[in-house]
Amino acid sequence: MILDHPIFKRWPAQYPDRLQLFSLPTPNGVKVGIMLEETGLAYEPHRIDIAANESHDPAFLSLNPNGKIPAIYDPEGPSGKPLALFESGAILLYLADKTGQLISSDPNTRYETIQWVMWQMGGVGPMFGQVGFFNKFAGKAYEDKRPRDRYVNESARLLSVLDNRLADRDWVMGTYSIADISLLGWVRNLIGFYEARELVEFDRFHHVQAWFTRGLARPAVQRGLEVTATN
Ligand SMILES: N[C@@H](CCC(=O)N[C@@H](CS)C(=O)NCC(=O)O)C(=O)O
Repeated sequence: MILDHPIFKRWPAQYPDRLQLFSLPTPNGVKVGIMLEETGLAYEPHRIDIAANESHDPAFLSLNPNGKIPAIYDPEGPSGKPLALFESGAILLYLADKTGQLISSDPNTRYETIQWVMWQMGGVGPMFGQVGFFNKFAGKAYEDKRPRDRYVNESARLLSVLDNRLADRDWVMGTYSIADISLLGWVRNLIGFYEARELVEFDRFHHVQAWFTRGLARPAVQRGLEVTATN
């Protein structure tokens, strides 16, 4: 099997019959690594070094014109036709549908799961990411702390929404799903790499803490967090 897509000129596939993952273990990247490990799908990982600007390489842009990881190429997409996909939320949903795992087949529960994934994509990711910028990266040098505080306050508010949701259930949807997978890497980065644990007063959110511990205890999550960590 030869994969007919420009991405493979720069990142050749050794196992062209497997789903091809282009990623890095960032909060958005780990979602797909975790999902692939949870579902047991055969895949081939390609590490895209965003610090070296590889996500803006023309070959990568041919797969994701938005120039960001993660992206996938499934040689066995719907109806047996190849499917290229970017946006981590869309990829989670696709892989859940492809495998029939980690999303409910009951329509009401399914839409509710999608709702929480959208909440992560539109709220948690962008807000926590800005906390990272203003607390850990270039924005740290800004004297005016109002932008940082704005994102810290909004992130703490989002954490309280999640905390309430988890008050009477182990997982966002009761059972483990793509909603949890979408969120775990972001919470991990916020209190870890972004060094914002105290800023957002994470210790206030007991249900989120317990959920986070449960999530990290899953072997597939542990493996997923390491996917594309090295070449
Ligand atoms: N909404 C996108 C966001 C993807 C995203 O922001 N990826 C970051 C890493 S977490 C990236 O590739 N940054 C490199 C760049 O912007 O050049 C998704 O969820 O897939």
